[in-house]
Amino acid sequence: MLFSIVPTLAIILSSAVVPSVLAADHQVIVGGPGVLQFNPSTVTASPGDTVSFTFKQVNHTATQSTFANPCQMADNGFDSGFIPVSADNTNGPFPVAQFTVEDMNPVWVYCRQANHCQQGMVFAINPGDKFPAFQAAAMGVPVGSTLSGTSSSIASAPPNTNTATATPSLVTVTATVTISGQQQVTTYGSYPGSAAPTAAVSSDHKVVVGGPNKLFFDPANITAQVGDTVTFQFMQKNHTSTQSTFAEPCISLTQTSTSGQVGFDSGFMPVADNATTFPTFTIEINDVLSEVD
Ligand SMILES: [Cu+2]
Repeated sequence: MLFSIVPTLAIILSSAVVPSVLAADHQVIVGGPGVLQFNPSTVTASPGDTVSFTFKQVNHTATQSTFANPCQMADNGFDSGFIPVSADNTNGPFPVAQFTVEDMNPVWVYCRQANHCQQGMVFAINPGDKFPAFQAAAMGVPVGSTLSGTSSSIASAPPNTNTATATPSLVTVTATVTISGQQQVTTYGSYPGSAAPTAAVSSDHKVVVGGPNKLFFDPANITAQVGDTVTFQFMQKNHTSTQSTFAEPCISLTQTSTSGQVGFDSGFMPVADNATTFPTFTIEINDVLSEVD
């Protein structure tokens, strides 16, 4: 790969400039007093974007390597060469080397000064999730171990081989439970060794039927569990609560059933205009399929 050193402090590392109206420049600081790092240690860049390495103290390189050999110069890879920066240069300007990104493939970079690479002074463009492994390999640390001396590295936890504390897998359990005196078969996911299920506490759903000048159920629909009860409280003047079907909403289930089903029917519940107590009619939910009217 070609690079040229321009008369100013800027160094162009790229052999090709990909034209792009929206190209971004990614700034990376190399080194600094007591710092053996690229900062940030990774960038995600698009083709045509540039990565500008700003070199600080003391004397580093930005040199392309490979994932397999993090601390070895890649064949035909780019290399800024050594860029010495005086310790008394506190305000810059600092030398800049610019690399133009050509595709989305990872670009692996290291500093080839002394043992900087072995101390974790590596960098990558578009590494995906492989940067921790790349840096660990540079440092000769087994993948998965915690790295030291770098604040930017993230090492994944080693695989858990302790079966005693491993998360148990969910198994499907079928059990018979008694709800409101009725046996129900229930299927659920459970961790082995966990407690057996207990019947849910059944609840009563109150529905007000009618009332002065009201010709509706309030609420008009409820969601109930098996074992729950629904209590219809009849207000003025004279209503019924009669089970029908989705297909024939205004005809009693008892009259439309082809299997001899008898739907519930409260019968007519006359309530006087001046009544202070109101009749109720309670049904129990036997399954969760019923259409209740
Ligand atoms: Cu270095």
